Amino acid sequence: MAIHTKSIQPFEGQKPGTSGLRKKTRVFMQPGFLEAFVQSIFEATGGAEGKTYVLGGDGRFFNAAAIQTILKMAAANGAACVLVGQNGLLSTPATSHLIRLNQTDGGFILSASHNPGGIEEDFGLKFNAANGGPAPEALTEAMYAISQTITSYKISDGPDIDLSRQHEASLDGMRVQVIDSVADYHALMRGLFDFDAIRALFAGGYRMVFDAMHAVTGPYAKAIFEDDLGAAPGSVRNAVPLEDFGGGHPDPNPIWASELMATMMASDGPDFGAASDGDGDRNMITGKGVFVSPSDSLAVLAANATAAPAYAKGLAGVARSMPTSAAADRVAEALGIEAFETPTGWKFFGNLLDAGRVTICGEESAGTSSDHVREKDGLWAVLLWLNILAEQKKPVAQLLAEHWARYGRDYYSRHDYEALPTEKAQAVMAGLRDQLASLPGRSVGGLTLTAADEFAYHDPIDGSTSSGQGLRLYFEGARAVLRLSGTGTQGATLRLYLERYEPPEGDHQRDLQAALAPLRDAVRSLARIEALLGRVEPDVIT
Ligand code: VG1
Ligand code: CO
Repeated sequence: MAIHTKSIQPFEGQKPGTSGLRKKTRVFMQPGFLEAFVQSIFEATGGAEGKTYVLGGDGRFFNAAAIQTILKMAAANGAACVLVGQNGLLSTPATSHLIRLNQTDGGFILSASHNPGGIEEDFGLKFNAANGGPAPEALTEAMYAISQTITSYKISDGPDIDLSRQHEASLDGMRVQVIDSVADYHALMRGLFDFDAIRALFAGGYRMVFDAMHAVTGPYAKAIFEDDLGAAPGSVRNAVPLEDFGGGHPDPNPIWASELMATMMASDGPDFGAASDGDGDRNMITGKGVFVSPSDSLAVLAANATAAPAYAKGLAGVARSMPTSAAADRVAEALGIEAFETPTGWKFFGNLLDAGRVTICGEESAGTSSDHVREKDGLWAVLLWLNILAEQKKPVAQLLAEHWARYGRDYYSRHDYEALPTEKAQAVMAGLRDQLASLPGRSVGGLTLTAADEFAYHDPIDGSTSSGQGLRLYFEGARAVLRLSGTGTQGATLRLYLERYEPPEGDHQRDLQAALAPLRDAVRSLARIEALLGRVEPDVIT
């Protein structure tokens, strides 16, 4: 075995977005592309010499090959040890946990999360730091800067490592440990929740369906829900990870998990339903006949978290991403704990979690988690829901209705305009940005604007500022947010987030889109959606 230094030209566009670097799979497969980015990561983190990493992915096409490349590069760059998930599989939260448990120097997660997989679809790479959390902005900027001037990378010509069985191997002096993908994560969950109470729930005939969407959570969900907690065999659907996720989008929302939605809305449907995304960090929660919006899920979890042993003493604080509804803030206020509003993307929660200022965090896109890891964690959210339901012994719909009766309901929906020409999407944002100062006091379609700004986040822990994080339009009793997605691989995606508050005594059972229609129309007109995009209706409404 020998180590080679290979010359390379920098590639354009190796700039990580909201969650790692995402590109079309064929872009990642170009000779040297993955290598250039991985070498940039090593260099931006002070080199790999003597370091230990965790490595795994969501099983999508190119996962296995990319793992072999990264192993050979880690060896060539002098790393001491890499822990790899068996068959190359590790969910994002499991990776975060393994980094922390083994006190490694970081980890590589091969995933484009909810984006479809396959040679014609998407691939991605995320680097998480030693705290288990996504690389913070300063680090992703450094990676990008290095990728722009990189001239060579190092790689070993050693053999591929057999990932199909758990064992220890050596590669050019570097230790490679192929480990059980599920066991440590499973043990962590067992320590957080009242598994006996959940077991009793299932023993009483409680019916659950979990849709793993042919992505990474299948093996985790089978082991935890069926084998350990006693959910009926077959409760976990689409449990085998496939390279193309069976042709679907592993995006846990009512559109992409429509099969699960149909099951849950049937008259003889199960009591509880959930789904997860490609890399297992997000979740969708449903009850019989009811969908729980992710913003509400965060609020319900925060309000009832003490049901779980890990949170029995209460929460330090709650954080939500800016476009997430204010439902969690109302709970924080009632609990007398701090509430934080951060930009979209889990990396912004890391400092607050590390400093012990918050216990639970969440995003409107169905990411929820706590201080047990430094990532969002889909199965954690499902287990906390189950723990709460086991304690309260109420249907999900009733729990939700009671939550709204106490705190009021934040009617909430996201409208996405996808694959737009970048200039058009930017024109919408620029046009609205120019109007911001003149908006307060104006009335549009019967709704009065009270404030408008472009969100900039000042991190209370490290003092850093992240600007340009989305346009916020505040109306009386309502809010709209516009921002451009940072995870797409084709053109631009404009996200329009709509939210309207209905106080405790109001009507909480209205049709969601009807309740938001006046706000939607006001924002479409203010942002000149039709004039600038040439269409009115979004591609996806969640
Ligand atoms: C989306 C979501 C965001 C989430 C991110 C990564 O980002 O809106 O809330 O953190 O995906 O999640 P964007 O920039 O496209 O809006 V995942 O599960 O893809 O790692
Ligand atoms: Co994800």
